[in-house]
Amino acid sequence: MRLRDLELKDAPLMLEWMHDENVIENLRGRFAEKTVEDCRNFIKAAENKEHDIHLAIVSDEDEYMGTVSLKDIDRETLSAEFAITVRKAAMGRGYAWFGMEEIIRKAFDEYGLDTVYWCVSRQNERAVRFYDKHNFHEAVDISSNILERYAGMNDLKWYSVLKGDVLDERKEVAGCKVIHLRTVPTIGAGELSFFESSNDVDFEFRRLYYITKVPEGVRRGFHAHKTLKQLLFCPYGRIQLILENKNGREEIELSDPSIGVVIEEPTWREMLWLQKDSVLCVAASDYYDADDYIREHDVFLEFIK
Ligand code: T46
Repeated sequence: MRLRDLELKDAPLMLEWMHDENVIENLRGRFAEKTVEDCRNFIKAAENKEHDIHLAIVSDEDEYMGTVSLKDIDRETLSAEFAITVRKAAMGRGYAWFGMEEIIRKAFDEYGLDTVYWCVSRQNERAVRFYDKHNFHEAVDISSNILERYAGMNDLKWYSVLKGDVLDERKEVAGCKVIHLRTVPTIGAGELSFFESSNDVDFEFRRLYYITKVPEGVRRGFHAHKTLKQLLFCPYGRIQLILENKNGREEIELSDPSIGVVIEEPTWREMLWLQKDSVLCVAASDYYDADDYIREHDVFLEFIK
């Protein structure tokens, strides 16, 4: 599957979903009235990508499966509204997720945007489940000029993705849980992440510490803890975290402030600063205790045997 520009040959299959009750039941547009000529006109107008970008999601055989869009591109706030519709034949086959990931990646990497946002009616349970399952954050403080477009609709759930957010579905690294910290994004004013001991992580915190002012390319860590449990996250920058324990040795890049890694069993850790001044924050289950450290790798391997 891939994304490409819309082509006139896509018009009949575009019309197919417009006349499919299952697809359009929760959409605002009056699609049931559209004709193939309307679809052709839409495709021709999509050549102009100044305010809106509409691309076709197509199969490996180049069959049109749906449209994915960035609408109302705002060059001042560097934001755009995301939209997607897929044919019934594409549902449950990964086309929607592919189209979404790909256009969000393009928004940040190719079109220079910082924020992609969208909304969905809370009644549209299928869509809400889809976005929540993929851990998209609910956005608050939507500006009035965006809300104006949705005047009269008040059961909307807003979502947004900010440049740097990781859409990765990874659940574990060397058996340690990768968690999505609760995060509240705003459009144009950043996002706030938070976590609570016991509610979000299975242990209480006794100590918070953070590592700053580290040059690029520097490695730290090279030790394990006997009993200490920790939640690690990177609120700024990019840090590679390498973890090794009974489950093997695996690495993860921490670059999304809303992602945390929970280490609850004896685990050897190494941290590599991929970007100067990246910040590593740690919420730890206990006070500092030098005796809890294992600083020799062979002693650690013996310890976990
Ligand atoms: C870990 C990784 C992710 C204290 O006095 N109090 C503290 O709370 C801590 C964490 C450290 N220290 C002292 C111990 C050393 O003299 O600060 C110095 C630097 O610590 P270390 O060389 O252990 O730093 P890192 O970056 O290798 O490891 C740290 C934590 O120590 C460790 O628990 O899991 O970050």
